[in-house]
Amino acid sequence: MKLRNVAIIAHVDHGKTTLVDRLLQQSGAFRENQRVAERAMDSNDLERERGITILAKATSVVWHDTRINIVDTPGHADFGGEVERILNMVDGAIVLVDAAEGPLPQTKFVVSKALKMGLRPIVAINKVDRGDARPVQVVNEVFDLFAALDATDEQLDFPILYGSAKEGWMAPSLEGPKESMAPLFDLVIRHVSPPATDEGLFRMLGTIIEANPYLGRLVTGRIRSGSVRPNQPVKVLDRDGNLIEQGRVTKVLAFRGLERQPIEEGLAGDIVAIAGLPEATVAHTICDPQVSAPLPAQPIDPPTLAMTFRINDSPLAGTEGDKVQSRVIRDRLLREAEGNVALRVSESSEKDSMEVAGRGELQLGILIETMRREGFELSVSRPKVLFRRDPEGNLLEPIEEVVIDVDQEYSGIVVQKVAERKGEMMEMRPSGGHRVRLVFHAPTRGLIGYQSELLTDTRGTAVMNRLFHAYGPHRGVISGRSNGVLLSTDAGEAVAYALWNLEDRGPMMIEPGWKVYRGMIVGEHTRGNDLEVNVLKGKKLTNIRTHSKDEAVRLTPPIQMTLERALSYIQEDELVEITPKSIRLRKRTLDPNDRKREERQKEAAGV
Ligand SMILES: Nc1nc2c(ncn2[C@@H]2O[C@H](COP(=O)(O)OP(=O)(O)OP(=O)(O)O)[C@@H](O)[C@H]2O)c(=O)[nH]1
Ligand SMILES: [Mg+2]
Repeated sequence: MKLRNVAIIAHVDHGKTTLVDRLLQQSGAFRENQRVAERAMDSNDLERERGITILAKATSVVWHDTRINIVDTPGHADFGGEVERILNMVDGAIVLVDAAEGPLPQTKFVVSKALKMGLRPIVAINKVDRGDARPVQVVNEVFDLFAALDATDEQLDFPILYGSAKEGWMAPSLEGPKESMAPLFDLVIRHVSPPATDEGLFRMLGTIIEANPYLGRLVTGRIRSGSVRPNQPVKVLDRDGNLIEQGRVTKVLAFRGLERQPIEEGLAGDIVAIAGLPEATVAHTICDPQVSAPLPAQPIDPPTLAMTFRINDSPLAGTEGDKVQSRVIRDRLLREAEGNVALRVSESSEKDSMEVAGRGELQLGILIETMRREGFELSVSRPKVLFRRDPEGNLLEPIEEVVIDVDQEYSGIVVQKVAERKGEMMEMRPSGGHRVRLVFHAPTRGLIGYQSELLTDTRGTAVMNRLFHAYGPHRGVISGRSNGVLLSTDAGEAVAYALWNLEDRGPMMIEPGWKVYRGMIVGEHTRGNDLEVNVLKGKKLTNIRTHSKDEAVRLTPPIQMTLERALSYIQEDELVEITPKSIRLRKRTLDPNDRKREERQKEAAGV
């Protein structure tokens, strides 16, 4: 059977997974009576909940006499490294661009990688059904982007389709026919070349890994040469040609719709998953024992952000989760690092803690969320940016490209806030309908926690997109949170009356009935210093503290501390306590006297 391998790449939310749904449906990959969820490829719990793709996944469909392997990729920048590797496995790419939003930072990133690899992408302008779609302009922007990225004449001559993944059609013109995905299928078969293969023995580059509960580790990649069968002896080489392991393939799996089928033989050019190799990972070459040189592989992007994961040692530790010991946490993190090449886990200098480094707040947040669901309790520190030094010894820090779309009236405050965070404005231009697009280069350090502030400043109307740009010279001191916090003086359950009494001190982060302890952060102080408050004190007048009276107090709704918000809110001397049921913020040192002593010691050391 003829074969094509193609990846779908785009900025986050531009409709990749929705497009794959339609390709699966319209190629007849689903059985007549099969019930399939929306965005079926986003199969894990967190992906479904957040509506984003976290892991790249392969599938295949048959169109006439050709099998098309399709790889759906994540659009979020934290997972960008994966997209780059995946482009190595395919011979063509479909670049989706939202007809209203146009090309955004991740579009630029993935297109630049695709062009550099010599692919000739197909451009699909998606979501033309949107009321604010501006497809003609967007095509021009895409052309400018290709040109700016030094596309060759051949690449600049990209074929364009317009359509709506949601409505299930793609067509060569805006007018349609608005019928089906057939024009896209046909274009892929015409425009994408058949897989390039080499002569010789079996070789395959590991590109995606996953842990399968029944089969153990599965390594997915494209077979570069030769073929692979179950029971065949193979070896695994790293990028430098060192032998990692020798073993036998237990199963060869091909992707068929949403399922995977064991096959008798995988042939050169095809994308398959191999079971039976516990050590093989991304960027490793799996090959015949007689092969001596590895396939060229890209190095994995180094992490830019790190957090310390510690045991939960708050007074409420162990009351809500069952996995609390440092050894259990350590084992879990090491296992995660094995399966997730973008993460780096190492022993931390602090007692009972591990340092976890990754590509961004979302990636680390997802790991915490996953562990929390598995029953873990943890406390984690504020994310720290990982610095580097250039050969002359100058300090460098990660700089990101930040694109903010905002209503004109709010552009002033955004420019001011980003400047305070040491961002430099690169561009400002109208982006249609009283909105402007602001482009900055800003240090990651300053952007931590900016998202929620941006939404407050712009009444929820701004959209921010970020992408790692480069390591650049350290931009100097950025002042942190300007408000102090409200701390509980004692342990117990918070009382509505007490919270009501404290309302003029600042917004609360807890609700009546929540368990608190000494040194736990219960709210934000309106001033710069920290303040200890009693949230347990009931009304004095009557001795009877009834529930109904308590509830009669009308409270301002508290600040909702989501995991990501909590992580970016805390300071160096604070921690986020995470359990399967709660997210609490606390001082690292709970006892106020100990805290004062530490502060004095620090000051003394500073002098
Ligand atoms: N109006 C409209 N909405 C669409 C269309 N295609 C996708 N969407 C919506 O856009 C949102 C994001 O779609 P996804 O398919 O998850 O986007 P994605 O590119 O896979 O996102 P990531 O994997 O997170 O990068 C969903 O709410 C879709 O329903 C379209 O053609 N028109
Ligand atoms: Mg997706």
